[in-house]
Amino acid sequence: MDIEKILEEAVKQIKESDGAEKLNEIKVNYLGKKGELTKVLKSMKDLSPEERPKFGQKVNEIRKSIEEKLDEKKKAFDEAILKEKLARETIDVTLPGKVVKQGHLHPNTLTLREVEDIFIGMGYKVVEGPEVEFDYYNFEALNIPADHPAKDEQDTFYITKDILLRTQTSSVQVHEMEKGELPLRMISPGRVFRSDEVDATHSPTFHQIEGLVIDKGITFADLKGTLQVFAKRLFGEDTKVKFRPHHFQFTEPSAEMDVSCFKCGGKGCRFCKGEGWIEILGCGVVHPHVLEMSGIDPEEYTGFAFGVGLERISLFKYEIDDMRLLYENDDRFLKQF
Ligand code: 2NL
Repeated sequence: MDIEKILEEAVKQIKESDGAEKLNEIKVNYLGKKGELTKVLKSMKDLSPEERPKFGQKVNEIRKSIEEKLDEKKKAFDEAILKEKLARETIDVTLPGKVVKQGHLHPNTLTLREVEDIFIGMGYKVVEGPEVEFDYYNFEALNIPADHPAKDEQDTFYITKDILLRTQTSSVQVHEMEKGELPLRMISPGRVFRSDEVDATHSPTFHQIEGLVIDKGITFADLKGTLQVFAKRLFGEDTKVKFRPHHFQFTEPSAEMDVSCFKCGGKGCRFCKGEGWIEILGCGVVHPHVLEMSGIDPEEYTGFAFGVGLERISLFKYEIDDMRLLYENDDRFLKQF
């Protein structure tokens, strides 16, 4: 048996092999228990005792050679695989990254948070309540009886004869008064509904923040001081306030509060339509009958209340000239805030 031939053939096969699997096959075929070299070793018994050691040595050398060639080839395959993998997984670190668009808080949310912070800072609690209410909590408990013309002034969305979409968040405050935990300092922000036509300053649904304080000895002076602080914090320390007499069913006396135009400082400009003043909210001393209906003794307690439109403040603060922009959720608009 020409064992050099075996080596030659093995080397040729290794050279022509196309992968690790083929190499394994070759290894088994030549070096395995039933492989070519084992067969050769078995044939040694036919040789003379003198020839055997030399032949054995030769076989071992060939085995070693084949093993080396196999290892070499295996290494070459591994390197090729790694090279291919590295090429495939190359990343270009100079490419621009994917821009993740960040969300923005809605101007109404920004305004609401600011107003809430101002009143929380003065010891008020924030209370929310249902948008669907009984007629009683929206009107009657606020001194607006069933047959009162004031009820027609606000075009109300009725669900049944007694149930409606609230037209003001005072209803939340009535619930709070009924609990009887006094003194009370609260604001109630939330969505309200009125059957208005949509235009630059009106919408059938908008947001209101009402405030209510009830304690012993509260007067109109407390109302003025509180709302002055509110206006200065919201629009700047130079802001002046002015109270004009007004009428609400649920307060007596009642007033509307104007703030000096923060654009022109009160001289009059396009922004305040030459007035120098901007109307901001309605307010007043809580009507004794309103306290009484919710079980509070008006001889012992007095209070003040106010109501402000959230959108109206957003429009002024951010100099937006059309309320519809606040509802359309146009990305080009919202991303400015
Ligand atoms: C406005 C301004 C106002 C109130 C709301 C109120 C709430 C209770 C008792 C008394 Cl529980 N008053 N809220 C007071 C004055 C004005 O809103 O322009 N409303 C139509």
